[in-house]
Amino acid sequence: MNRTLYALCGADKSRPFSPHVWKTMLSLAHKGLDYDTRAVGFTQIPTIENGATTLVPVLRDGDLLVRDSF
Ligand SMILES: N[C@@H](CCC(=O)N[C@@H](CS)C(=O)NCC(=O)O)C(=O)O
Repeated sequence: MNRTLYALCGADKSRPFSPHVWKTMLSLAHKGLDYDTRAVGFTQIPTIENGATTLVPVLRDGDLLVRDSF
């Protein structure tokens, strides 16, 4: 697996609650692309990928870092 999607979660790490992350999940499912989900809380977002973003979703796809759901 070389794709990692950072998804906003609360106490329950199995339930991402960001609609922007959902858009990315739906797009990946539509394309039939596998990925791992990495749950992050609000305060962890600035630490993702060495501070690459202040918002999620962020998708690490091999060497490529994709920000913004659109
Ligand atoms: N235009 C962005 C918006 C992303 C966005 O607003 N993400 C929110 C979660 S729904 C976020 O990361 N908020 C973090 C914060 O406000 O600290 C996209 O479509 O991906």
